[in-house]
Amino acid sequence: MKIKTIELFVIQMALKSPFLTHLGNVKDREGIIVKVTNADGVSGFGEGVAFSTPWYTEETVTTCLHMLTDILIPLLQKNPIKHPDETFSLFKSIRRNNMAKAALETALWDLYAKDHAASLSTMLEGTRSVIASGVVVATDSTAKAIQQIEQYIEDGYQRIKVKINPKQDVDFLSEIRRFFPDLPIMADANSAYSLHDLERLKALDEFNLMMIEQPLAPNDIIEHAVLQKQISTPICLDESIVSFEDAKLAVELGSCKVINIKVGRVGGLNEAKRIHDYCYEKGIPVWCGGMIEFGISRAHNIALASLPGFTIPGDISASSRFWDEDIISPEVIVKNGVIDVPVTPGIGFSINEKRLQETQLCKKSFAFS
Ligand code: OSB
Ligand code: MG
Repeated sequence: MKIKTIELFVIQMALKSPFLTHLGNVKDREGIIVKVTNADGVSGFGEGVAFSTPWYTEETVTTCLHMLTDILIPLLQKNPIKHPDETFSLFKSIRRNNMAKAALETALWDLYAKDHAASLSTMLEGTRSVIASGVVVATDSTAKAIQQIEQYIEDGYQRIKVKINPKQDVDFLSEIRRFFPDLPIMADANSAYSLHDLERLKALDEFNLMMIEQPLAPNDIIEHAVLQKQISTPICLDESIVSFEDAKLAVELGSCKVINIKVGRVGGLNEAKRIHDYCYEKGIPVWCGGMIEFGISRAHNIALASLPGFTIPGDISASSRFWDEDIISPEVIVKNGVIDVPVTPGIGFSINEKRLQETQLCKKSFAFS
């Protein structure tokens, strides 16, 4: 791929409104933008989606910066590759650190697609020209949730996800259902429950949810299988699935009926596609998860969600869901509940250089010989 330079930009942006879960409150989003430039001056972009603290997975912005700077970029400097797929074996010698790996791997995919004058969707064998868009409501106020849902329906979103936990579930969902009896709703627990809460979880069946996402702990693969036998609401796994092997195990054991695929969580587009292909073959529907991300990661998600197995609207919302001004141009927009899949080379969005500049905390450069 004749890489000439890699640049890392650490950026920070305030969310329009706080994103509240039982695990914490995100008000400001830090992220890492990876820019890989080849000898012809073509640049590919990726985004590190780890948060500032390890509340969602074990990685943070700082651990990703370390992994990229001291491990992954030096590995690539020593081992030139011809195709982004080769990072799969190259990164195999490094345990976990999936979001750091994905940040670099996705940039290489964008560069590779641009270099071949193909859209990233085409490169990944996507089949959709538009993808269905869903959105997440993350607040501890029922009144605010109802207000936000009303707005999001007006904006055209095809399904709404709400965050739940044992202190905010039955009454919360009853009230939402009272206002929106037929709305496609799913609930994400981010591991707020254990099997001791079996009766509470059974009680959620009456709300006709599309699914319940990650009710139990990330390692509770067996417990999720036990739970799925006792509830009629389909279980969707998020935090539990960090690899192809995890997906296989969960499906084989009956721990879930749906999988949320996040590129960062599973270590890149290659692994995301492997999980997709397996689920497609097994008839397990998948959807693309979100990470309160900036436009680069949003663009990679759009390309991934154009694959045929992504039959459920994911957490891919408009740039304006979280940001006053995104770092890409044009921004991601939702129209009639869908997002257009770009047909121009690579991710199909340009960088908003002014915005990248004004949100930048620091920058690092690496030269390749
Ligand atoms: O559990 O899906 C999750 C955001 C950050 C971390 C974890 C999760 C989320 C979301 C998606 O719910 C939010 C979004 O980007 O739309
Ligand atoms: Mg989730």
